[in-house]
Amino acid sequence: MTERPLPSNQEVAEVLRQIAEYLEMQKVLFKPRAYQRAAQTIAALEAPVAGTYAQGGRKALMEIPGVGAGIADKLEEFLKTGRIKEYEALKKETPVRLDELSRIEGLGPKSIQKLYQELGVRNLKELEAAARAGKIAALEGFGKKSEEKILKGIGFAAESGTRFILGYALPQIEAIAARLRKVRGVETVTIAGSSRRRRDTIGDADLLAVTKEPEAVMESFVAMPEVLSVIAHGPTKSSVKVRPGINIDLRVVPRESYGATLNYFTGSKAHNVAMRQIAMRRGGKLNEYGLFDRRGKAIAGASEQDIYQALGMDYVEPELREDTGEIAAAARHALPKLIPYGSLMGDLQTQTDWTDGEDSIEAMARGAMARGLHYLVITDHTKRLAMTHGLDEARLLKQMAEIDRLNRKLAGKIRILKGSECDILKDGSLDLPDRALAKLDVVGISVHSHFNLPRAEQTARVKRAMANPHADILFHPTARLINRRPPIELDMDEIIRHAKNTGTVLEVNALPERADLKDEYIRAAIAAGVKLSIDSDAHAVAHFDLLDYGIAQARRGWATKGDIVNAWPLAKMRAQLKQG
Ligand code: DGT
Ligand code: CA
Ligand code: CA
Ligand code: ZN
Repeated sequence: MTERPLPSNQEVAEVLRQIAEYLEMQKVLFKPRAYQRAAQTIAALEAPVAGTYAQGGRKALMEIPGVGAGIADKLEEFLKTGRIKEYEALKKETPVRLDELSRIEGLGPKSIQKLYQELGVRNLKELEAAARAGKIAALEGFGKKSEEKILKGIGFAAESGTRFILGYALPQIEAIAARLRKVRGVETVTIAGSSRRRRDTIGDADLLAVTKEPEAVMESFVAMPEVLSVIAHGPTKSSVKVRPGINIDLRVVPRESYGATLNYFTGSKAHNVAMRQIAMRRGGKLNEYGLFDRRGKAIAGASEQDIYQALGMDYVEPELREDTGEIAAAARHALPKLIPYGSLMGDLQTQTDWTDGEDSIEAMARGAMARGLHYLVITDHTKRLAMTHGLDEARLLKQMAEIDRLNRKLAGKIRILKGSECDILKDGSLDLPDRALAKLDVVGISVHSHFNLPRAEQTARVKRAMANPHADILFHPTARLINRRPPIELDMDEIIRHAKNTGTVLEVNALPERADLKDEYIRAAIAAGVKLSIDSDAHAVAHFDLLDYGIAQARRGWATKGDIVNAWPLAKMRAQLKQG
């Protein structure tokens, strides 16, 4: 007999969940609910259920809350043989890909059963074909609306499995954390994981809570209105899926190990591994419960600061925790002083209702003022982007006159600069003549077309545009849209060298779906002595609030205030630009 690896709690829970769905398809009463509950409990157990069974047998299984005699039998069968006969029989009876189909919003087991019986739909592909053929709309109990919803759900399911854009997910995660903080007995709720490290995308969200009443927190967590399904529900660990498909893990931790657990669940995994090695080299041990000396005595754990300090390191900001040199730098006391959130003095890329923005120049200026900015550059699109009513030279001159008027009106409050987001044409020339560009305070240049040129041609095109003596900033350098459009093929080493040689600033675009430059390029640019800007790319006043995502990205690239031209006062920023 070959050794079978023991199934994890997640695998055991998944089988129980599948049985629940098959039973529900067959309209069995009550039993599905019992299987669901047992699945949630087991997914939230700290100890592996396989181990529990190995030690205490069936009796120990029945001590798990929600596991009665019937489910204990199934568990025993699964742990012993690796399969459950009833489950195999259920799958045979209704040979549908439940795992695929139940991912579609609005498709429950009962409608999946009906689609199978009436239309023979077994998987996503067949579901899509049936929907496109209009067969679902014709089905009793479905109709046109459900068919459209199913098609939309299929489109979404095709995308999921991809990661979620931080700037769109974080507000929701923060709202959930804020709500949990109000639950009785809760001391703190902290966002950990990649969200805390401010990665541009997140796989799932991780929350930590310190509380004296874990049950109450977990109850309100799984009962939140946005919960689509409960994956795990236990006293120390629960996990739910919320719209639009993001998993959120919540763990309850004791106050005395809060720092160690936060450090562990902030990650990254690579940072954790490197930290453990440092602890080991010093003869101690670091894990999610604390830092221990060679005799096993706890020496730190309540706060992250204590742990880094006890290991002889400076505190490492979460954005740096990727094991890309931050640990050695912290030990040498040589970490950069990262640019603080909220510390920009101006915004160098904003669009207005002169093109595809929603708000007027004055509204944008007042919005920027309200957020503490001292200057902003108006950078409407140019004529090649016809669908945005891009400006030609004549309209640009008119806009410049309007900016002069507004600057007189708002004198002493905020300074509006004349700029452009000038299109880079296919051959690397610019969409406005030099004599127009020469009149502007700040010229941004952007790729908005011909995204698929081969690498050498694309790089040469962008380099030619950067060489224009009026081109101050390369906006959203790689033109990527996360989950929608890949970055253009650019030799980034070459672009960074060329930025240095031509004195062109590279932009860190704060728009969450752009987050362009990427962190690794930011770091490479800084190392090469290239200056950067952090811009909102605002198309409405509300978008100024996104600037902090750009700062987050810059921090992940080890940027200090000295690297970011719009963290500087106006005169100093202007002196850095090409025409000085
Ligand atoms: P994500 O969710 O893919 O965007 O990335 P993270 O970093 O949030 O990863 P996640 O949610 O799987 O786990 C949260 C943290 O827990 C992770 O950053 C580090 C820690 N962690 C998870 N699994 C392991 C592991 O196997 N070893 C170590 N050392 N740490 C782990
Ligand atoms: Ca995560
Ligand atoms: Ca996680
Ligand atoms: Zn653009």
